[in-house]
Amino acid sequence: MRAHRSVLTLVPRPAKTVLRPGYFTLDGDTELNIGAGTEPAAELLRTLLAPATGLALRPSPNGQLKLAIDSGLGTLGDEGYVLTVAPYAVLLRAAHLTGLLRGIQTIRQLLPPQALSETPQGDTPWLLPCSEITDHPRHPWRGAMLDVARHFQPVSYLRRYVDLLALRKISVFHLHLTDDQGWRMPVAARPKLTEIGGHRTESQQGPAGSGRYDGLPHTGAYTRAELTGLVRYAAARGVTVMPEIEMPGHVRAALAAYPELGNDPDRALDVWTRWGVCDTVLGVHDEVLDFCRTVLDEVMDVFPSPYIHIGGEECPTTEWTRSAAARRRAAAEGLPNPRSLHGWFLGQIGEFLVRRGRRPVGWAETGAELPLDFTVMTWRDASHTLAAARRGHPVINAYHRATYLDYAQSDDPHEPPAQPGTVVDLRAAHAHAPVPQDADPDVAGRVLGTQAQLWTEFVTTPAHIEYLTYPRLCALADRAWSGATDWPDFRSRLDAHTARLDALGVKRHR
Ligand code: TNX
Repeated sequence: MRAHRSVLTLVPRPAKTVLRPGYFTLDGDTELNIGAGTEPAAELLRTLLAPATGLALRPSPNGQLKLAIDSGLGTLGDEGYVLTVAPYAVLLRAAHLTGLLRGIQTIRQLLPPQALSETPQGDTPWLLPCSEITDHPRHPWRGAMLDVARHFQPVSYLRRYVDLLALRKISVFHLHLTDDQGWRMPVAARPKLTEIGGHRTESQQGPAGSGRYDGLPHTGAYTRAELTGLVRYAAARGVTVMPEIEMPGHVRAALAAYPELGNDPDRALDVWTRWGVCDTVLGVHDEVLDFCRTVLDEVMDVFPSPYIHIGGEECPTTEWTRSAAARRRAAAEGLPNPRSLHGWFLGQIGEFLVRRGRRPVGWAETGAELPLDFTVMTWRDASHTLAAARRGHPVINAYHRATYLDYAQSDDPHEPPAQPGTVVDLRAAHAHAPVPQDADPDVAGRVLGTQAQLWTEFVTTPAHIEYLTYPRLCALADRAWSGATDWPDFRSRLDAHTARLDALGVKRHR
């Protein structure tokens, strides 16, 4: 039966699927039975299906499509759900609302691809194949990072980006808000961060070190209302927005606005126009720590995320070694040398976040410089992920040769601009095992999952973002949700699934 093919195009693959004969038809007569506590899921289902199908899905206690909270399904976790499709009834149940939100994305993918279109699709028959799907994720952390510091994207685009994440059951949208080349986070107590730090005069063309510039200004910052709205929009889709504010390195844009926070207050700095690792870093005097706490307090007001990312990587210590004030601070803190100020600084901020009831996250090779209450994002190979987990950190495995989507997807010379150095093809993304081999069970248990990274030095437009993100994100989402390693199975599901990317207007890599 043709309708049943859609089961074979689900990305990510559900934990367990049983196919049955027949199908359910969604049409103008279909009503929703909205169980207690499921209203937000009903709302999402309607919002998502309305543009293409035009269906009203009116509420009725006798509705054929039933949404229910079922505490008996607790063993499936926060995100698990059971979807039963029979010829005359559909039942979606979960122990928690998030599970229902995940199940709704499965319903969307079971329908014909046209259901994902943003325009009315006439009289397409909206068939759901009869089946029972019992589903839950292998890893809770299935993330996607977008760098809006190097190149800004408006919130209207971020909402579409979130919609595409939610469709693949991604749980965390990591928003990289600040860097050397731009500060996008509004901070009422420090308005110059966006007024000055949100604008750079031009950008380097080509990789770090190239002497060519585009001569074009690059500007942008969010308002608090926009970000609050984005957080709400994502939450309605079961996606947590985790903000990242970089420190104590990657802060050149902040120092252009407030040079007194650096190590050389008399030096005028521009918002960096180059790529690569910048030597200018925060100072280590008390005013700087106060500044960071003020910024983070405003960040926490906007983002309820339990996790707050404070960057932490690539912090050259040359300025601290040269600065008498930094050397004094190192001595006063009993540190062996000014280089140790890096771990000290992050420890101070981490402690502050913990006191506020949040969990600090940092980029690190193995986390060796970080207190154990830091969740570590490791971007080097599996041995680093393993080392961080063995130290006792919760870890997110962001191995760059599998998860950095700023690398090209093939070595075809006609690929659009990408970070030079390596190629991450679809197969490399799919081959990425979040939990390294050799991890014993308690170490494996500290690996929360994985995520995709899109750094945007060379990425300026939404079309380019989507070209680099798809289909590789489908592979990462599949691995992280299903844990399945079967490449031919993934390939064949993805081949059929691409009709959905087309219906969504995603200009993917082919
Ligand atoms: C490294 S690894 C970075 C980013 C760059 C990226 C380019 C890490 C946490 N930082 O600042 O944009 O490489 O691939």
